[in-house]
Amino acid sequence: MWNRRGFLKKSVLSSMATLLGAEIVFAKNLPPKTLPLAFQPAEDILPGKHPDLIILNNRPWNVEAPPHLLNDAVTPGDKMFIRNNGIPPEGVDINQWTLTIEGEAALSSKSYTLKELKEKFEHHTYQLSLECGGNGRAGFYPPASGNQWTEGAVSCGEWTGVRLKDVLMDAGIGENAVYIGYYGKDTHISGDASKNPISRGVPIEKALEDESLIAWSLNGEDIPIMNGYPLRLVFGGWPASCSGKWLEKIVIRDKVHDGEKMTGTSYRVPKYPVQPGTKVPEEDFEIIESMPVKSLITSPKSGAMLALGKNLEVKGHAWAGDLEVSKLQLSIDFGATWHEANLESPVNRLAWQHWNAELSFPKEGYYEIWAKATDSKGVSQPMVIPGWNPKGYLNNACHRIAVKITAS
Ligand SMILES: Nc1nc2c(c(=O)[nH]1)N[C@H]1C(S)=C(S)[C@@H](COP(=O)(O)O)O[C@H]1N2
Ligand SMILES: [Mo]
Repeated sequence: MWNRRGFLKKSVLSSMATLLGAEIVFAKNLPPKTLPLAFQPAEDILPGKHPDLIILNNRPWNVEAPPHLLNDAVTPGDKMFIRNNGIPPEGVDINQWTLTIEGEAALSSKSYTLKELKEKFEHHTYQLSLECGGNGRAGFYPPASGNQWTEGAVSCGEWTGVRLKDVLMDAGIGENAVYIGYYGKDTHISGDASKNPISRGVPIEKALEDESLIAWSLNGEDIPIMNGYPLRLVFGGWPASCSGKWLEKIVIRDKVHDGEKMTGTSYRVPKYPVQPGTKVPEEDFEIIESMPVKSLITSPKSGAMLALGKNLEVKGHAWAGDLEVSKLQLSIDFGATWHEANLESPVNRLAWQHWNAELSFPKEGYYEIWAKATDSKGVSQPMVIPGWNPKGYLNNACHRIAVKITAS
C-alpha cells in the first residue's frame, strides 16, 4: 500500500478514487503513512475504542464521547475520552517497565518494577471522575485555541492500583516537600527527545489523599493503551491533566512543579474575572485545582422524540471536583421552573453521582431539558457560559438537550 517513502502508491490512490467516486485532489500533500479519513474508521485506528467517539484531532489523538455514550454508571474503557499531548509509547514491555521516585524533596531515589509495585503495596480500587480542564472549550467566545471539546472530555472509571502516598512514603518524603510532578513515556510531537509533551503534578496534600492512585487497571482490565497503559496516576476531581499517563517517574519537589504545561497560560486561569478577549498578564494566572460542579444528561440522546402523554425518563451524572453534589435540578422551560431529580450518593469520594427523573410535557412541540447541579457548598452551575479565560478552561455551564413531543 505504501511506497518506500511511506506515501500511498499510485495504484492504491486510483482504486481509492474509484471507491470514493471522486479524485483525491490534493493526494500528493497527504503526509507519510496517512490515510484519507474516508478509509479510516475510528475502530481501526484506535484499537479497543468505540466507533461513535468523536475525533477532534489525530496527531496527537484527542477524542471525546458524545454525552449519550457516557450513560454507563462506570465508564467502560472503549468510551473513555482520549487527550494526548504527544505520541504514546509503542511496544510497551511490562516486564521492563519501572517507576522511579526521586526529586529534591525525596529522601531517597527508588525504582520499582510493576511486579514490585503490585507485591509490595496494598491494592485499592476507586471510581474516580476525570475531566479535562478544557472540556467545554467550544462554548467560549471569542474562541480559545486548543481542542474544541464540547461535553465529552469526562469519564468515571473504576481504577485499581496502589496509593501514591504509600509509594512516596516508601521512598521517603522530605519535610520540604510541597508538590509532586510526573513524567510519562510519551514523546513530543516534534520528535525532539529532549522535550516532554507534558509534565504536571499536584500539591503534596492532594498527592497524600487516600484516593490518589498509581493505577494499572481500569474496570478490572489493563488500562487501554491510549489512556496510559501500563501505569498512570489518577487524581479524581482535579483537571485530568494532573493524572499522568504512561507513568515512569515521579519527582517530589520542594517548590511548585515547573514541568511542561505547569506554567504560563497552560491549565491556568486569571485570578479575577476578565473581559472576554482581553490579554491577561502572565503573573495574574493561577493553577486550576479542584474542578467546578458540573453535570451531564446521558439519556435520552439529544433530539429524542416522545409521544405526548408519556413520561420521559431522564438520566445522567454529576460531579463537583473535591466536593460532593448536593442537588440536581431539571428545567423544561428554559430555566423558569426547576424539578428536583433523584440524586444518588457517590460510591466513594471523588466518583461522579448518578441522577434520574421522570418528566412530563404539557403539549406537543419542541422542548429543551436543562440540567443544573449544585455542590455541597451551595454553588450551582451557571446557565450561561461562565467566566471567559484565554485558554478556554472550566466551562461548567448547564448541559442542554433537545426533545420533541409528538402527537400520541
Ligand atoms: N503522559 C501524559 N499524561 C497525560 C497526558 C499526556 O498527554 N501525556 N494528557 C493529560 C491530559 S491534558 C488529560 S485531560 C488526561 C486525559 O486522560 P485520558 O486520555 O485517559 O482520558 O491525561 C493527562 N495525562
Ligand atoms: Mo486535559
